[in-house]
Amino acid sequence: MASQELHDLVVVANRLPVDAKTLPDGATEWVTSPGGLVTAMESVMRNVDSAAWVGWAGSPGEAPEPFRADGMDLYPVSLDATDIEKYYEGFSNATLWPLYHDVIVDPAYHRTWWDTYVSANRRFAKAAAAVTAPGGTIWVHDYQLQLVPEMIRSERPDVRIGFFNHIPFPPVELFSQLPKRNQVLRGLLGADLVGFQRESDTLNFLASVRHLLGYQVDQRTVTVPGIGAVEPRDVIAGTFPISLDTQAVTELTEDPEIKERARQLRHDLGDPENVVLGVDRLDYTKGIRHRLKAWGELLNDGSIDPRETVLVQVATPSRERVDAYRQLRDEVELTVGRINGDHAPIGRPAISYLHRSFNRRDMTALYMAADVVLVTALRDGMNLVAKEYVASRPDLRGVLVLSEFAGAADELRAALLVNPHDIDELKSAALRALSMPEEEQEEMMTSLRRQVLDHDVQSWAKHFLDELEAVGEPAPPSAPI
Ligand code: ADQ
Repeated sequence: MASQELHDLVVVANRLPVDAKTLPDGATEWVTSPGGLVTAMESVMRNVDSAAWVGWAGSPGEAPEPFRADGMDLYPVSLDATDIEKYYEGFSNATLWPLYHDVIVDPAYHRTWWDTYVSANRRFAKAAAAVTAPGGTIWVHDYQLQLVPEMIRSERPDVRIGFFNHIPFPPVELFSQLPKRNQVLRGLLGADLVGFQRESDTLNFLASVRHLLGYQVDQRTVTVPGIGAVEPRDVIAGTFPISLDTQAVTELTEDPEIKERARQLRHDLGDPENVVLGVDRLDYTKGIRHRLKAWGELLNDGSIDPRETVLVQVATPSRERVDAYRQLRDEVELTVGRINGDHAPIGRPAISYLHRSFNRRDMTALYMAADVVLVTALRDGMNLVAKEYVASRPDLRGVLVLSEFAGAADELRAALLVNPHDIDELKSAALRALSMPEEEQEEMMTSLRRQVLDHDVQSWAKHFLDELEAVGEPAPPSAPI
């Protein structure tokens, strides 16, 4: 068990990077959990001395004691049932998430959710402030914790604070709808460096700061005015597109057992000519409904023969207590059932639908087995699935169809870019992908792989932390901690 040491680098995120598993003898084992942020950060944390992670351990009620896992010191923060309902499912996932994703569904606003968002953010901030060494660095992640930077600064002016937003930052016209919008901006501006996935997110944030707070913005630098004895300070906003641990993916693609698993997967699907793959958290931002609509039409009009081409849709269970997610699941499952009822040959699916999580080995085998991957997000911070597919294809085969509304589209320009709202365009992109000659696939994959392999998650984190380091000296340690 880790004692309450002080750490040079402290990551703060809503979730710790582990899930509790109860063993037959009743003991708890911690296993690394799947998900965008975890996948990205775990490799980075291993390369830093004296790093810690502050976050929720995943079950309501009292937090477990600090512990070590995978070479990191983990400091659990407690969330009770009310916090989960109002801070996590409420303000984070039913207010901020839809608002920051172009109001694909209506954001819900409740004043009591805000109060709980504030108190939960304070708990994370206090926990981080307590375990950071004098002059250390705290890296806060994502939309659930936007007030944390300012809360830490008021307690620990001696530390450097970075914030990275994994999801989009909306245009000022949409952001303005958010009750408490100015408090949220001030919370973020407690950081020295605020990072975003795409350039448009950074510009949206700076526009909101200028229009709503009236602060001076000079290119990337915001000047936060001083009050009383507090000096004005500069905050930098910047663009840092997240990536993958590409080395780890490459190793998996070279594993003979995974290669065999990819062959076996195709065999289990009836050895079709084409395997098309969708991999998403079951979330309305991912455009799964649009994808299924296009697929259903392609089967209806005979452009695709279900005996030759199978769609595998992996949909990880997600936020199942939030209304919009329950409705989405019902709709997706109804549509898949209808399409299979109308088109599946006896004994084989037209769409193989998998509503569960897979480990990295199985995910890699799926990518290696897929001739085409469809990423049809209506809005997405980055979308790591697009990059995972590219990293999994050292054979230079396969075609990526990629929504221009995913952050990945800024870098993966060589993919077949689509507007997923245009169902006809989606259909023709899918058909074009299925009939693309091998030389053209090779050319596309070569270009995509250059981009992904040259910009892995280690360089992403290094770039962010170097920039944070360069942002000026924090105040000298004042009060003892
Ligand atoms: P997410 O919305 O979760 O992440 P994404 O970037 O696609 O979206 O990451 C999903 C991760 O989960 C991928 O690594 C994927 O392989 C994995 N995954 C999906 N289905 C799975 C399954 N059935 N079993 C196992 N693993 C599965 C948020 C933002 C994104 C941003 C990331 C990282 O919404 O836009 O790219 O953070 O910043």
